[in-house]
Amino acid sequence: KESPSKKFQRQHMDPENSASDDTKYCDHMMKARNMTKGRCKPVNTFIHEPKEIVDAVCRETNITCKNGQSNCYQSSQPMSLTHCRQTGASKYPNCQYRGSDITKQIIVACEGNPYVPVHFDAYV
Ligand code: UMF
Repeated sequence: KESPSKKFQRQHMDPENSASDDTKYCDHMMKARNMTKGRCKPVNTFIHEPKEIVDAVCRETNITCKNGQSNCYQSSQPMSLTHCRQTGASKYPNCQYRGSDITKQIIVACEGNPYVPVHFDAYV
């Protein structure tokens, strides 16, 4: 079974590409990363920074997650992101997305040993 940290990497990590507003980026990546199976995942953020930089957010400022858990962390540094949001016209299995290229601080939840990101909570 896929571990929570591998799932985070599959859904949210894309260090190889730089941020892209290209609509095709989200349509392609949401499918390539298996987020359009069974349903179209409505919202998903990709992070264009090295893994070490993102893993290190688990050692930054501890904050409360949206769900009330206490294991969220906010990056001090803004990061290069592509935020993908399903369009109104999108109909499964033809999932369609709009992408926004943004540079914001991220909030992730961390778990395990090693203590690494397992959930993307928000950007601020
Ligand atoms: N999510 C994002 O990717 N970016 C946001 O800014 C807000 C939400 O919270 C439910 C899911 O929405 C999260 O799933 C996250 F992928 C997405 O698998 P996750 O990361 O817990």
